[in-house]
Amino acid sequence: MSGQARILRAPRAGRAAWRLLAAHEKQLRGTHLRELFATDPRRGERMSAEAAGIYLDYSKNRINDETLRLLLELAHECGLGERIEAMFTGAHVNTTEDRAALHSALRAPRGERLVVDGVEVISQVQEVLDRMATFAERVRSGAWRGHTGKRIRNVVNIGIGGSDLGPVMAYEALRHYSARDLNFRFVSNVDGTDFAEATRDLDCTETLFIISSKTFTTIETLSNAHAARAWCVAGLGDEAAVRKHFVAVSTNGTGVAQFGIDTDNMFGFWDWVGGRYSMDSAIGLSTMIAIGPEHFRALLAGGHAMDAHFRNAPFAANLPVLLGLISIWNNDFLGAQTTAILPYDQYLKRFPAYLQQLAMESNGKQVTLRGARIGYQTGPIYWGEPGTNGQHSFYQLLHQGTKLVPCDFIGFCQTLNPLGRQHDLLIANLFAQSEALAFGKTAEQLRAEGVPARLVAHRTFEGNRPSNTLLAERLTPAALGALVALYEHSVYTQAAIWNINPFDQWGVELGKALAQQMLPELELPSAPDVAHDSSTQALIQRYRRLKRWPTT
Ligand code: G6Q
Repeated sequence: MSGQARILRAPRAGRAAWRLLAAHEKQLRGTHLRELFATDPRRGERMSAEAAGIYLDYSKNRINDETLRLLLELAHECGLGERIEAMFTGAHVNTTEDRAALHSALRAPRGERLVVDGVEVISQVQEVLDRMATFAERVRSGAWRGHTGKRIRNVVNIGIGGSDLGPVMAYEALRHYSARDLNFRFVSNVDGTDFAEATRDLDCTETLFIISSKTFTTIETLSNAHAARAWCVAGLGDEAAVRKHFVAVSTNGTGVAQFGIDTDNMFGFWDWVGGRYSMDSAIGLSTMIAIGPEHFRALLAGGHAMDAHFRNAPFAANLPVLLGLISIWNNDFLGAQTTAILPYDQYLKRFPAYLQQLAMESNGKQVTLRGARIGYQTGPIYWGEPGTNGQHSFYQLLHQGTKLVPCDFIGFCQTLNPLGRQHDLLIANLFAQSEALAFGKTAEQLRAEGVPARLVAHRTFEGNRPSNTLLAERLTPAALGALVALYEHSVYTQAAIWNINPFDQWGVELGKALAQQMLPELELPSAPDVAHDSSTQALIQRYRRLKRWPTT
């Protein structure tokens, strides 16, 4: 199975522990999880930790006590403790953009104080939360009326990336707690189909648009916002309708006002909230309208409980630190390229997509904080689907393929929708999958079962495939908040070890700029003469030949 990672250089700060880990990996290479469990009957309980209502079982990883000791040493050598403190106290840990990264302040309790760059931020956060709560209650109760006096039945969030993935994920995850007399839709793609399908059955007199954009300059969001505005004005026959049917979430008051949204109906946040870390800010307005202010506060409280744990718990019992370090082990020392996120809960169907942005936009980096080229592997590829659907799709490769795919299983002990024995069946599948991945089935076992010789190789499961299991009592707003914060901080832990900046995203710039430049070549009847490579040139020509030109 999968080749071992080529251990190139190590992050400068952690070189000693890194080298020891590389040597240790060679020693441990031949040891199967079967052996590790057989020689330590209490391994399953020992290699676990619990915080903020989440239980983490990390025993089914290819590690022993020495691996853990060295990983923890690596964390200390890389100054993880200082980096955690720097983030929580508002240091400019986002170095390339010269900003703090204070998503933790979004969930700090009322009354706490934190002065950042001379400004007390927690009271500002609480003020916006209070305004959001008043507005959300007005929409939920029907006090907020549309232009014709009808109550709002549909809420459409228009945003993309961090201004979409968190809100969609949270809405789906907490649907059980949502007001069922309201419909929620999310429009992100600049593909007109997204807007058209999201609004085709909606009555504009009952529809509220939330334009969510930190910068209020994002072309996809502004294009959809203009489409929404035209749809609304055409339906209601009055420009003045915008006031009752549009609100904005942004840091850019001028842009919001220019668009025509009353800034009284704007909910702000701050440059120290990164897009993919913003679901607990005003970007969560659609979530708050869906589940109500009280449940939204519970979501924040769950996140805060995990924040406090990350900041204070010893590394050896610290969930985000352990999850992050195990990911480093699998990625940098065992050569795994990806991580599968496998929630055994239908409500978490968008969680893998959400984590994909959180992890990959944060840690898909090739240079250190100082801009030096990195010689080791950074962020793994995140992907996944809810169980049990994935089992009937890609699990074959997880069990018998040639690639090593570490898995995070996520489950809840109580279901929100009891249906006969189906929840037990669901969770039996979760536990069985992690057991099968770890222990497999040997040729001897198959022969003893009478499996014909010609099929033994095909039916052998070699096992030794690593996984974590995250288990919580019930999918509540607080549990979701804790889960999100757990992964945010696990991403930060990994970034600290790799010595990279997880809070910028320069890699999305080039494609955006080229698309803007290229637009006239696709739109104008006489194409400007722009030099391209032969592939891009041929594609542009073909598109121009086959597209439908507007008739004048
Ligand atoms: C996330 C990124 C990115 C961002 C979107 C939307 O961390 O910064 O996904 O959220 O590009 O940006 P706006 O909210 O400014 O429209």
